[in-house]
Amino acid sequence: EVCKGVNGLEMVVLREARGSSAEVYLYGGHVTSWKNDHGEELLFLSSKAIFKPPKAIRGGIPICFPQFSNHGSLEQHGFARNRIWSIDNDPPPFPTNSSSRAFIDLILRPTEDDMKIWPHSFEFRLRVALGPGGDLMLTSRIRNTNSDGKPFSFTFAYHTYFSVSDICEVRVEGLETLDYLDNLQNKERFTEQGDAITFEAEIDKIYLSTPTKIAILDHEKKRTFVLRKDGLPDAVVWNPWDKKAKTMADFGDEEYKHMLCVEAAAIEKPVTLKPGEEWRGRLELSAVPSSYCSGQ
Ligand code: TA6
Repeated sequence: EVCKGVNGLEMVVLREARGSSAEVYLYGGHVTSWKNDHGEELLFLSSKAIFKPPKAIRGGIPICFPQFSNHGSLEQHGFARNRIWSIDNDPPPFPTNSSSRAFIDLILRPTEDDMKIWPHSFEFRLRVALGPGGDLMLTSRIRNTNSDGKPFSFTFAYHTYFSVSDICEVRVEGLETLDYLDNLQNKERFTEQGDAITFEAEIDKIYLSTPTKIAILDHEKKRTFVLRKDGLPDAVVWNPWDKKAKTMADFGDEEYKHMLCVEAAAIEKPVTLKPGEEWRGRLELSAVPSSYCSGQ
């Protein structure tokens, strides 16, 4: 249902029959909560998050569009996460196999001002859905609606903040041996070593041509997050660690210990759409007992 969230910002609460739930703010089309059927919060949301435009909410799943990072002329991670989205009551049929009934459709179109900084017209439709097992599914459909015949290119990320018990007890599987661009070393290209990624310092890497499935194992909780993605070849792994955490006003000094960003993205090769063309980027998150996942 639609209700008022922090600072009176409008949000939608999704509830699934078996008890899982999610919250999406119209501000930014921003998922800020995803709970399993035991009511456990699975996403990280900073205790110092600022729910006030134009600052993006720190945590949950910020939508980075039309630009990831500050590669181009736009503000960091583009403007979609800093805009008020609308509820789309009559979306074109969603070609998805999900039988979910707990979902909301949001839409973002550029304002006159947006067209001044990014001179393209688009329709960005976002469906947030809870699956029968409590999975969280995000589907983005971005269509070029330019009437001047011009194509446009963009980069994109679901900037997902996962809640973890202790970053020092977390492993990521699925990115072994892949190439990555290291944002901490002038975006130079390196190759990842052969076993699961563990964390003992700041990390900010864009892994390239990654597999559909990536697993984040939380040792203490005996829980594994599984990301399944489509249309999103890259994956960003980010933890600010202690020094950078202290420079972020909307992030607690110790909070780096309890979060990890693994972001399904399209960055290395920007997506180009001709007028009328539509791009789809799908992300499915599940949280399963680790024993189940270790053998997979
Ligand atoms: O996802 C990694 C990253 O690009 C980092 O470089 C860091 O800047 C992070 O995003 C957070 O960016 P934000 O603009 O949300 O503070």
